[in-house]
Formats: sequence, structure tokens, C-alpha cells
Amino acid sequence: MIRGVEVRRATINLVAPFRTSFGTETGRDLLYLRVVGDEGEEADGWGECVAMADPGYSSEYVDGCEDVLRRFLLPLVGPATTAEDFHAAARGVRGHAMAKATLETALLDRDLRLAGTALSAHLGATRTRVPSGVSVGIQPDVPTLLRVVRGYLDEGYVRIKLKIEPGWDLEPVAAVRREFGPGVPLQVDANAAYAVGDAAHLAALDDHDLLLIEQPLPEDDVWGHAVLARTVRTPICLDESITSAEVAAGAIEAGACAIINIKPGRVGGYLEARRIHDLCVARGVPVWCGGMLETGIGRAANLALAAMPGFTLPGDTSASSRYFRRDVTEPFVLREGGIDVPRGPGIGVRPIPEVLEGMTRRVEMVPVVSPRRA
Ligand code: SMG
Ligand code: MG
Repeated sequence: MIRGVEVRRATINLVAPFRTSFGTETGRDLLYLRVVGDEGEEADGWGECVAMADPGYSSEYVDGCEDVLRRFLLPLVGPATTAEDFHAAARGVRGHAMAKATLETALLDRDLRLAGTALSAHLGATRTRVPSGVSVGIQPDVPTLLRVVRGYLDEGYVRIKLKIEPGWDLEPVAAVRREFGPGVPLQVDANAAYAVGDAAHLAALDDHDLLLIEQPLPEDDVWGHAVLARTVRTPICLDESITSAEVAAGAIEAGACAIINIKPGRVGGYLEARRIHDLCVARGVPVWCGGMLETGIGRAANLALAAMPGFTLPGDTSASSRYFRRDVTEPFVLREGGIDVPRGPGIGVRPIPEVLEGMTRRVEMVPVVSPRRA
């Protein structure tokens, strides 16, 4: 029986600032949930919220996630609530995908630990190791960018993603292509920094043989992406725009994207992420697993997802050392261009107690009382 949910706020620094078209992250302002039952610590379920401190990537932000969890989502959990129960009950709360995903993942982790099943097996994963790409932030200048990219290639990352924005696009992409040659799988991510009127400019990226252009236009402009896709030859991939399987189906139908970046946090959890995967497999649309600078808790679950058969492109599932000096779990390491998928029950990892305590700013146990629903 579930006794309560521990709400924990913690902080971790990044090894280097990560700059995108919407801002610079120097660390993570973390929200972890732990679903605590009376079956012992081994069965506790963990979830990590992917929201950033500010609403720059999406409208969600971590303090807002904590608020909606405390006021509307945690009250849906009763002593016997499963992840599937919560998924159904949470339909009554509009939006707030990242907040929902945090709690649903913690419940799913607990369900699967009790069942002795690994998340990867539960999702129908077919791989034991997933190829690892790396996302490279906007750099102060091209020589610095080339140095950073070289470092990642030397480490063994099998795909490079460059963050772009107006004023930092054609030149850095051309420079990386020139320096490292045609064999390096390369893609770009604009985080919604362009407008449909930039179509001719973006079409100049076609010269550099990119795997894809990720989210060039604002998240609510699916139609604009469809228009853009008629001008630009490089495949358009959507990230921010894809918030559910229904939106994904519409975007594919509209010709707005040829590839989809699946992030469980953005779509409300692993159950919805699996629906999007299955839809894309049925439509012949390749998918890959995005990243939100997760610590080991979130990363473990993403690796399980990325091991599913439709994930045919390398994801932003990099090693712990790409982000943190010391991860909260045992570090994920890059081996032969990939990272091993955890095998244990649930997400397969748990925080290292002393590391977790060192990062924690506050922690509170919210007891489970009579649930409003479920
Ligand atoms: O986890 O390696 C990572 C970050 C990958 O570029 C990345 N994420 O739009 O895909 C994206 C961004 C969103 C997070 S930026 C703070
Ligand atoms: Mg993106």
C-alpha cells in the first residue's frame, strides 16, 4: 500500500553552461518524487521532473510543477493507485504534462519494482544498449565550437546536434561539416527561434547534409512547419509541438514533420510516449529520444524508452559526464558509442543516498489520504 509521496527539491550544477535560443542553463533546479509504500525501500518508485526553472522551453517551470502536483495531482493518489489508474484520473487536469509525467513515472517505477519487471521490458524494448548522440549548445565563436565538437567525437558520441538561432546557424554548421567531414551524423535544433518567412534562409542548410532540422518554428505553428517542409529539403523534426499521440498524428498527416523527437516529460509520461512510438512505427516515421538535462533518475527511464524498436536515430541520451561532475545515481557511461539500458526492475537505478542528501534543499513527505478519484 502507498503511504505517501516524498517531494524533494534539489540542485545540481552542469559541468558547462548550456546555451539555447531561449536561454542559458548553468544547473538544474530539481524536483524528485518518491512514492513510498509499506513494502520497503526496494519498492519505492522514483520520478524526476524535466521542467526547467523558467518557462523558456515550454510553459511549464519547476515551481509551477510542484504547485500543480501538490494541489491537483497528488490528491489523485490513493493507497492502491497504479500508474495506469493515475494516467486515467489525471485526464481531468488539463495540460501540465511535465508535472503529470513526474508522478506517473514514480508510480510506474513502483508498479514495476513490485512486479519484478524492468521498464525496458514493460515498454517492449528490443535493445540492450542505445547509441548516444550529444546536443551542443550555442558557443561564443566558431573555434570554440569546433573544439567542443572534437572533444565529444573523441569521446565516442555517434551523432552531433548543434543548437542554432538567427545569427548562429549557417556559419557554424558549415564550419563543423568542413572540419569533421561528410561522415559525421549532424543535425540542428532551433527551439522555435525562426518564422515561416525564414524558409529561404533555412533552405541554405540543405547544402550540409543534415539528418534533420528540429523545431524551427513556434510550438503552436504545426501548419507553418508544413509550409516550411515544402521549401526545405532537409527533414523537419518536431519536438516542442508534439504534446500527445493525437497531435503527432495530425502533424504527420499535415506534412509538418518527417521525424519526431519523443520526450516523455513533454507528453505526460512513458505511457503516452509509447503511444507516440507505436503510431510513428505504424506510419513509418522515425523517432528518437530527446533529453532535458536529466540526472540519472530521468536518464535511466529515457534509456529504456530509447531501446524500443522505432527509435532508429541516436538520441540526446548522453553519458552522465556530459552534464554533471557527480550524478545522483551510479553514472551512465559511454561505451562504443552507446549507453547500456538498465536491467533491474522498474527504472533499474536509485539515487546514491549521500549524493542525494548533499544536493537536497528541502524534502517533505506528503501522506496519502482518501483520494479524490482513483
Ligand atoms: O539532455 O542532452 C540533453 C539536452 C538535449 O538539446 C537538448 N534539449 O530542445 O531538445 C531540446 C533541448 C531542451 C532542453 S534545453 C534546456
Ligand atoms: Mg529540441
